[in-house]
Order: sequence, then structure tokens, then C-alpha cells
Amino acid sequence: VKTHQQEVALIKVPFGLAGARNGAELGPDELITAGLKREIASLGFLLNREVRVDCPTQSATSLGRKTVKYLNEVQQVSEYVCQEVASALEEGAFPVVLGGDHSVAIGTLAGLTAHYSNLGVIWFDAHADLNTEEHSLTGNMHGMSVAAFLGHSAFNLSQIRGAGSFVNPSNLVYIGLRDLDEYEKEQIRALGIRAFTMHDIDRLGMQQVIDQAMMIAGDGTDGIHVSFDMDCLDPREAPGVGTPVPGGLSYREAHFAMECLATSNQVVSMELVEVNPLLDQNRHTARLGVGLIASLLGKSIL
Ligand code: 5AB
Ligand code: MN
Ligand code: MN
Ligand code: MN
Repeated sequence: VKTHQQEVALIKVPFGLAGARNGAELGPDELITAGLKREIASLGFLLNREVRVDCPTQSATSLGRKTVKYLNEVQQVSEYVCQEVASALEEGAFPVVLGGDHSVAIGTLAGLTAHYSNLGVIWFDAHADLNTEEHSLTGNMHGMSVAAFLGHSAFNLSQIRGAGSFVNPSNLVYIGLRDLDEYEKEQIRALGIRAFTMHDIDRLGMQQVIDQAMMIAGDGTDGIHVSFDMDCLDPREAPGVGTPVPGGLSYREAHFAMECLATSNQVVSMELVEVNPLLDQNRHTARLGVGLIASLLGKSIL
């Protein structure tokens, strides 16, 4: 982790309208209740700030037959998140963004690109989140965040006040993919995006995968952003997510990846999204999320 003052900025984004099910908006509070601040403090970090982004909970206008749902709300949340992330970075703090559904990443990337002109991204997810308004089969914007920071969707970083330039697809790496739409598969191939699917993790092991991922995302960039969708994990480990897909990362594979990232000195920010307390069992998924953030911030076993 690359932070000068050993300060963390907690940015809570209780927004769930762009997800597939209700409940992701409860994620930030659930992560706090599961002990996140205690973990951060016991790792020796100072809390630079703790902000709660003001998020709409229902649409002002009726959904009607719109193919893209809650665009105005996503736009508004993206601007707020962008400002919070950018000002945390200005103070030298390490942003930890808590979702919310994965559309919050659009604002995170907007704020990060304002500060870093050349950013690498490691995207842990069962899904590629590469849909555009035109190609999405659901209209849910949590499946379009990557397209937005690559500049492929109509709603993209250039529409967010303060955002920097698009991320170069050669510095984007996926880990954990196993549920892709046809259009997303075509895009990954056409753009040559490096994708470590579950098949690749089975074959190479997480050590190879995370080492290569850090090489690709770190190559010539100013730093690496880690975007962590809890549905990258196997649903037996993380049942509290809106779009579970069988056959995901194990508890140790995920922790091992975070531990390797912690020692790399290249990670400049993290977000953890798609914790859905309504679908969880005994706060299991939130507690796992807290542990993974701690591992990324340098918590070691010994
Ligand atoms: B998540 C799907 N591809 O576009 C779509 O959880 C799922 O942020 C998107 O990764 C999943 O709706 C979005 C079918
Ligand atoms: Mn996602
Ligand atoms: Mn996902
Ligand atoms: Mn999901």
C-alpha cells in the first residue's frame, strides 16, 4: 500500500439503485458494524476522514420502460464520490470506498483519474461490468462501470465534473470472471484486456495470477486501484451479494491476493462493493469484507 501519512479516508456510499436487488445500499453500515474501523486503527492507520455520501434511495421519476435504470441518480452519486476521493488524495490519504452496488466505482475512478493521469486497475469480480447502455440485457448500471471508465458507454468519465482521462485498457486486469454476456466476451477479446478467469486461477494458482496482474496493472502506471466486488468470492464464502455465481474464489485465494497486493507498494486505493446484508447469513459476508480490507492494508498472519 502506497500512502505517505499512513492515513485512511473512509468513503461510505450507501447507494443500491443500480444493482440487481435491494440491499447493497446497506453495505457501508454493515461493514462498519462488522468492525472495519477497529481493524484500521489496530493496523496503525489514522482515520483522515469518514464521510457518508448523500445517496438517493428511490427514483424521483418513474422508471417507465427505460433501458438504462437510474442514470440521473448514478450521475449524481458519481460526482459526489469523485469529489470525496479527489480531496482525500489531495491530503495524501488512502481512499477506502465502501459500496453500495458496483456503479459507485464510476465515481471512484473519476476521482482517481483526477489525481493520477495513468492508473492501473485490478478488478476482482465474477462479472466484467463492461456493458454499455446499448448492449446491457438488464439496464442495471452496476454492470456498466468498467465501460464508463474506459470511455465506451454513453455515460462515462467525461460527463463527470472533475474526472481525468479514461483508463488505458492495457492497464486493466480482471480476476475471478465466470459469468459474461456475449458482448462482454467480444469486447475483452477485441481490446485484448487481460482477464484471469476462474479457469485460469484453477490452472495457474493465485500466486501466478496476482503476480502477473500486478505486473500488468503496475506497468508504467502511477499506481494500482483495487476494485473488489464481493461476488468474486464463492457464494459459500460470501452469500450476501446481489448476483451470486457458483465456482468463485476461496477464502484463502482472496486473502492471499490481498496480502500480496499489500506488500507490493503499488496500491493507491481500494473499494469494496456489493455487500448485501439482506441476503447475508449472520453478517458473514461483511465480516469477510472487513478481513479482506485489513489484509490489503497490511494485516499479516504472523
Ligand atoms: B456486478 C449482468 N452482466 O449487465 C448485467 O455485480 C450482471 O457489479 C452484472 O458485477 C453484474 O446486468 C454487476 C447480467
Ligand atoms: Mn461488479
Ligand atoms: Mn459482480
Ligand atoms: Mn453483484
